[in-house]
Amino acid sequence: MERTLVLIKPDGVKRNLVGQVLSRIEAKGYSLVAIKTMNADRALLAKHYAEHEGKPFFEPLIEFMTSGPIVAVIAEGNRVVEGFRKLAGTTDPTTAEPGTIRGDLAADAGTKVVQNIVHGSDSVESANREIEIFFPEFAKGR
Ligand code: D4T
Repeated sequence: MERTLVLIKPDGVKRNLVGQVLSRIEAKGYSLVAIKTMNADRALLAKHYAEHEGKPFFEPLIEFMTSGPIVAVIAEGNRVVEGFRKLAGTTDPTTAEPGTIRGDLAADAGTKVVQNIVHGSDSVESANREIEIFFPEFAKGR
């Protein structure tokens, strides 16, 4: 069964949207394999966002992601990687479709970095890599 890594970002936690995000994942029929609230540090996030290093939004992104607790989740289900990306909606909250997490719940903060409530892995390979970063105890082959 496929797994994905979901992060509820500091804006989602601050605005008390954790329950709503989790209930959308469950309502879609996916299982919640692991959940933890944590304060991610810079080193962990730099690993997670390695592909964005050097981009203009990288530093603001790290700053935002360390601005408060996040909730890390492993969700499991058939084609959950693609399915959760659909549930989340597109990156930009202004244009994310209504009905999606970002379309319904994220506001355009007008900040340097997009604050869009959730992260979801973009492929099965990314999911494996990211699960290893956030939940080493759930990494494949352990
Ligand atoms: P995540 O990775 O958080 O699920 O978001 P996406 O998959 O939708 O977007 P991403 O990896 O391209 O971007 C990661 C993170 O950086 C912020 N961002 C992104 C930003 O502030 N400005 C930008 O131009 C981009 C591309 C938002 C999400």
